[in-house]
Amino acid sequence: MTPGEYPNPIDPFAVLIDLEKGTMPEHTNHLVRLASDMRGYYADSRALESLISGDADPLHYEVFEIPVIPEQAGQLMYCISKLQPGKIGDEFFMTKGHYHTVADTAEIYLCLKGGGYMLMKTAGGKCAAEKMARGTMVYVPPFWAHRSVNTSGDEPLISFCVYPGNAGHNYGDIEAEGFPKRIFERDGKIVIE
Ligand code: S6P
Ligand code: ZN
Repeated sequence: MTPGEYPNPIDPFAVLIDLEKGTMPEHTNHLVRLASDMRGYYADSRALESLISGDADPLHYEVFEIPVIPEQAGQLMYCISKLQPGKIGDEFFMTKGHYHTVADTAEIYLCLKGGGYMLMKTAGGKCAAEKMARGTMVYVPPFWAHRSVNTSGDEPLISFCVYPGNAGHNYGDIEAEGFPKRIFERDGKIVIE
């Protein structure tokens, strides 16, 4: 494809990422997931429900982004993912996790703050967990579902994510399959089982 044939070209731009705070001050989209959005994801559903009693429905994680429009092949999407610390029963807070709708698209996560793991799996049954700490870059290859898990205990896990503009999010398959491993705290230790 020549430059003239590329559809919907956009002009170059620059955006500030505050590396100390782990924020993108100019974000225009703010996606919020509350505890109630996580029903069905944790091993101990009763422990999750006990968090949601009455009017309480605490914040679980957020995504801050400035979408690159249109979301098409050849462009890159980027965002900040911020996952709160905590546990549901013994299981550390985590994101829902997803495959990409266009499954053969990769993603890069650069951890800016906090600590935890990127838990990954393929539909074929492979599973991997990469430790995340400030400065760690995790490469999620095509076809790998990915979920972040905050094991820090007391601070948010914040990452800068970059992925192809046409990748999309497929939550349905992972919701049906689950991940083969979960991350718990047992006797003060982090256990992946
Ligand atoms: C997007 C990227 C992240 C996640 C975010 C929330 O491809 O992987 O921005 O969207 O960490 O996780 P999830 O699984 O709820 O989308
Ligand atoms: Zn993704």
